Amino acid sequence: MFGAVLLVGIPVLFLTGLLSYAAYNPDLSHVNDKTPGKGLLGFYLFSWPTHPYWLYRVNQGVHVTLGIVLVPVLLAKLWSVVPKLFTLPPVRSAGHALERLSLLLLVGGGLFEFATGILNVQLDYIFPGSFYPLHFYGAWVFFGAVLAHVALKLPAAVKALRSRDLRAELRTPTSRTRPEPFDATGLVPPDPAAPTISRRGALGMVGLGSIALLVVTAGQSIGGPLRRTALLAPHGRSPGTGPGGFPVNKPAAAAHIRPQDVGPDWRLTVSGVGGSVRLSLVDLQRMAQRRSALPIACVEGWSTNDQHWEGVRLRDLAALVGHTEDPPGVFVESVQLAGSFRAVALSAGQVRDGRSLLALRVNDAPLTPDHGYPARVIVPAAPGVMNTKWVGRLTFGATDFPGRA
Ligand SMILES: Nc1nc2c(c(=O)[nH]1)N[C@H]1C(S)=C(S)[C@@H](COP(=O)(O)O)O[C@H]1N2
Ligand SMILES: [Mo]
Repeated sequence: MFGAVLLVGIPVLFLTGLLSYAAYNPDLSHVNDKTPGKGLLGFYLFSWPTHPYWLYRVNQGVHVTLGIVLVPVLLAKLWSVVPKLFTLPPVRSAGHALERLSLLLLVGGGLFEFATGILNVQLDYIFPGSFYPLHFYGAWVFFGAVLAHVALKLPAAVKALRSRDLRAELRTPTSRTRPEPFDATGLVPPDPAAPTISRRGALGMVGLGSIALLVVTAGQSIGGPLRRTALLAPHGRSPGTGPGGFPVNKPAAAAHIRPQDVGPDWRLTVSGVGGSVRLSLVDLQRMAQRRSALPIACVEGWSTNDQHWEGVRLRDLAALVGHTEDPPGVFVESVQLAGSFRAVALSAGQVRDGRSLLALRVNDAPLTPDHGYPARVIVPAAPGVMNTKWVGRLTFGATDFPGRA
């Protein structure tokens, strides 16, 4: 049963993980790409769409919530095969050695993927810069081992699932629980002690564990009042009230934003085929103001409800510097001097979407310092990290730091 649940759950994790990776548009720019050595593993990459606008929010909510909910199932599955992990002698033949190696990749890969994922969502990147490569390559190793394991064990799994009637099992208490009949595969002890838990008890314990995790996790992706139920959410269950009352990834102080960088002297440099302009906040406020209702959805699984952003369309800024038709992609730089999120490249499709803004206001008030005052990018369907805060420079038609080869 545990294996059957994982058989459904792990492919969903793998698929949503691959999609999340594609959502960074790694092929667009080296600043978007944390795995430059990916080679063939990026074979499926495509330009991430902007429709539907909640695409990344749902994808990442499923990825992170499901990953956390499956932890008890994974641990129970490993517990159920513990005797197999420590059989002696460790290697009996070449074939046996191969099988054990594949188990090492399976068990090690699984523990590694769950551990790195949970560390990332809980501890805010304790291994700076290297989470993406670890989790990405680990996923391919783990999933390859899962496929091999399923191919080898499918007949045994089908036989085992057919051998018992789930409903009858759910009605069997510990007193009537009997050990498995002895078989040659080595999982059943030759002389088992009396059972201390029924099969329904074991299923129930794991199931309740998963449900408990779901209840204290899902709220961070659903947002709104349910955020308060997300006891395990790292990014503040009560992000305050008022127009800026939604979660903050990195506050201005943590990003080392100096007051003089975002004060009255702040200017936005916009460049394109037609040259460069420098705009003050007042200049931007005089341009056509557009509204977009869009969420922020972080790779860590938390997201906000739709917020009401207001500012200048990215494509209007492109037109200002000569890209009047078919605007290209844009290279966005923050005034932030250090840290991993100071620059990002957006695709042409993301610039062209009329809902993509350089936002000056949110929920009918100026941006708060922590949400990126005086100006931040907001793009539909994209990972939170694409929504650069404290923007200082936009270079249309570039995918890298201007002036750098
Ligand atoms: N300059 C800058 N922009 C940034 C970040 C950052 O650290 N620095 N964090 C990004 C990430 S990872 C996310 S999820 C969103 C979060 O936006 P919020 O803090 O307004 O919720 O901002 C993005 N923009
Ligand atoms: Mo994020």
